[in-house]
Amino acid sequence: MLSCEGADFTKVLKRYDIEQQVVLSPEEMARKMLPSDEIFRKVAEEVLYMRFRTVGPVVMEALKQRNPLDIINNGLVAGMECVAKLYAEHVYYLPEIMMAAKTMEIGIALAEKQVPGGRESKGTVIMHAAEGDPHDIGKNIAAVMVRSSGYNVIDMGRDVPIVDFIAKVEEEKPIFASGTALMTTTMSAFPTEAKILKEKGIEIPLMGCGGAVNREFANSYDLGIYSEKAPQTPLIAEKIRQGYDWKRIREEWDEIVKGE
Ligand code: B12
Repeated sequence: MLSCEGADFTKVLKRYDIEQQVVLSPEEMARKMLPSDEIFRKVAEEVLYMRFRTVGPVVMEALKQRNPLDIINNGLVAGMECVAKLYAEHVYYLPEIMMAAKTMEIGIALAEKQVPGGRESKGTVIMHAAEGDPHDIGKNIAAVMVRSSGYNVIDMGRDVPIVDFIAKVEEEKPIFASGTALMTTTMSAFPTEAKILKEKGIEIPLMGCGGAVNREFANSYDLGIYSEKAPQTPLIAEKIRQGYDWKRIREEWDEIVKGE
């Protein structure tokens, strides 16, 4: 099985004539970033070291001692955040990101099954990644959080044409919708979608998310609200359910997501 443990990355970089910007190995990064709780750390390491064959048994073992949502957030997602940092530092490259994401998804699928369910739905939410955007890892994490908070999530997937998104909103009448964009070339889908929805008299909050989007951008067009991290979304969703409109969510955003 592929393993990076003990690999000397300086030799790999020399081979491709690349200069190493930081000298942090995955092991050192793990020591800095991963949770101190032994059970969460073990789960996070499965993602960090891309152990897609063993992540299943490790998550199943963790589920005997920890709650499934905590395993997702503090284990699987924490591991993925460490992977994203290693990518940003040019220690990991795209193949590692893809394998780590696959490993995380195997773990999430197992943990998600044990999230208490069967409750009455709190409302329908439509989630999608913007037209032209293939990045859906963050959206998938957020979808798990929203679903496990009791909402009926319609996940339209990635690279969703604007017309399809609008048609789905008209058909399903969600309490709010979210869009993810990791590329500066795709984030403009959100103001376009918001404008069309408004013209049709549909005033639901449209949450703009993903690495390309910031709060200022999401607040720059009518209907737009921001959510930076997946765990903030259920908090915002709860307020929407209580009747807050997009303007009030914007005004009270800091208070609503406080601590997440
Ligand atoms: C993985 C990856 C890919 C994968 C995507 C696989 C997949 N299924 O998602 C693949 C290989 C397909 C890919 C392709 C491309 N990619 Co790419 N990719 C990445 C990478 C390395 C990681 C993204 C990621 O998944 N991070 C981990 C997740 C967990 O983070 P996240 O998505 O940001 O999600 C978090 C938050 O944003 C938020 N969030 C996200 N969605 C949502 C939704 C809700 C509701 C909420 C509340 C929160 C939320 O919560 C999450 C954590 O809490 C980034 C670099 C980076 N460091 O971000 C580049 C990056 C996004 N890619 C980039 C580019 C340019 C491309 C390509 C165009 C490259 C190319 N030349 O071919 C192509 C796209 C071609 C196309 N149009 O089809 C650029 C975008 C630059 C820009 N500003 O426009 C980046 C930033 C790399 C770079 N530095 O240049 N990529």
